[in-house]
Amino acid sequence: MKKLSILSYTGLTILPFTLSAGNAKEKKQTKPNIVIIYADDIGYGDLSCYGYSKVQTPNVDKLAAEGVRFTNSHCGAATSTPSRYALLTGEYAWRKEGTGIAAGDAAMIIKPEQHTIPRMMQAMGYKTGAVGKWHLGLGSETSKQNWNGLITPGLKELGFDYSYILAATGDRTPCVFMENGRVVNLDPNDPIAVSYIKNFDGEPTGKDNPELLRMHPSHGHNQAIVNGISRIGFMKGGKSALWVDENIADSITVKALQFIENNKNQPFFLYFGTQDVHVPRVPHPRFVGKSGLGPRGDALVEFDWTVGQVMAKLKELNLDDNTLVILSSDNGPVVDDGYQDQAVKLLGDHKPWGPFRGGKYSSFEAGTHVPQIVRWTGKVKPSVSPALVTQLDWYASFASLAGYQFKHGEAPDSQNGLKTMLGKNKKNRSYVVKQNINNSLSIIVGDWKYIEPSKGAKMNKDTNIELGNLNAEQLYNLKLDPGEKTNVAATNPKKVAELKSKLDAVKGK
Ligand code: NG6
Ligand code: CA
Repeated sequence: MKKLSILSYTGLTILPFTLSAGNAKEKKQTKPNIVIIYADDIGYGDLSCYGYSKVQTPNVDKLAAEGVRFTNSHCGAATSTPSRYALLTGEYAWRKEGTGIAAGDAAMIIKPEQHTIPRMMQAMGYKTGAVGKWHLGLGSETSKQNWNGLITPGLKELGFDYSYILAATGDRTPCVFMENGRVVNLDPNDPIAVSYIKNFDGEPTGKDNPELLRMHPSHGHNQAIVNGISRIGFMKGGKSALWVDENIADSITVKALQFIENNKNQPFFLYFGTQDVHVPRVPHPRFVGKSGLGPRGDALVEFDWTVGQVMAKLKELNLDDNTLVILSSDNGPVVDDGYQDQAVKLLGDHKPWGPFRGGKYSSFEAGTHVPQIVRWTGKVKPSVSPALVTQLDWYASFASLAGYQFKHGEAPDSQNGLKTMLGKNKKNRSYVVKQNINNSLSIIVGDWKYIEPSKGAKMNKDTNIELGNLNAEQLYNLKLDPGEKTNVAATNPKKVAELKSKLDAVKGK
């Protein structure tokens, strides 16, 4: 497919931050640190600063009060793997085969020869780290990883100097942390094996041994049992390395804070992906019961705690003035995502999707219209921005911030939106393209949204989410109808043609 040229929609080139001669204070460091806090499945309505939440998220609200809170911000896709791919490469995931929801034993989806944000940051002298959820595969061949040795290529080959990750998701095997390519706390006498094809002899499964479960699946999730919770995928061995679900937030937060501490005297880039609030939702006991909405709400309180810890560490190290924090989510919310965790029963008036239709997996707005908050003390004035923005642009915007020049073909779908990101203007991106679980695409231009025809199911019955698929064109006026209730394609053929042709141009048809 034809690659698009890189345009700056700010219309301005921003110079890298440089020393101002004679200012001893600023001489300490010339480039701002960047911390991405990337939530999992947190919807537009899940954070109290967005006005739809019955769960209080005071730390996130403080971040928002000190920064720019975006109300028209979009991730690249309605599921994790393609959103993360798009964010880290600046290329739409739908341009590349095999970027759908990755199994826990998938080969690495971004190839070492591809351009990535962390490699760019390294080139600009940053120390780079990834902590938390990964979900972009590891190694060169699916299912061929040796989990008992160094798995390569891995995050190091993509430009991360340091990594401490969950290989895939909390609900997928292997249920272990990996640090710099190796399973943490592994006993060599108890090797790990992983399969997404068949079980290992003698290993119990959720399907056959429900009596061993403390949390039962509602759909799927009936394979390996770890900590009394059945998962997707089989595994055996590695007992000493298995994570404790209650401690995941603590474990990854500690590593994120350590990374910040270790690199406090030089520019750093941290990609911190939380497991909260993805399933299985098993927050630490100190958060249990805190939201009144059951485990999903309590996991939101845990997420908020995590954000507070990062903010406290930056403050403690006196890094607030020199650190851009950007918080967002990989896709929209889902209530029942496969476990009987009372999320549906206890939801009450909480509206994870805010004013939008659909949810995770969907072409409707709730699938990809996510929170975004940017804080940089002294550089970003507190405000609310209605500008149309996308995570695809983080790459080029960080490039602009660090003074990096793109190489040929680098981050082809990323545009420099730094001024908008920093709240210096409220300029819309000229269009935003997104994909749902069926890889059907939608495009937003101004107030209008077009969803291309799709043969996919209208509804995902298990999660009770409308997927936005229709075997006909859909057009919505998001300003008048943010809940996408009325398809006005039939009465606006010119708008349909305009948005469709824009989408075709982006596709490179
Ligand atoms: C789905 C899982 C869901 C979740 C999702 C990935 C089933 C039935 N559902 O296939 O629970 O794991 O994949 O979520 O297995 S994501 O946020 O990482 O994209
Ligand atoms: Ca997700």
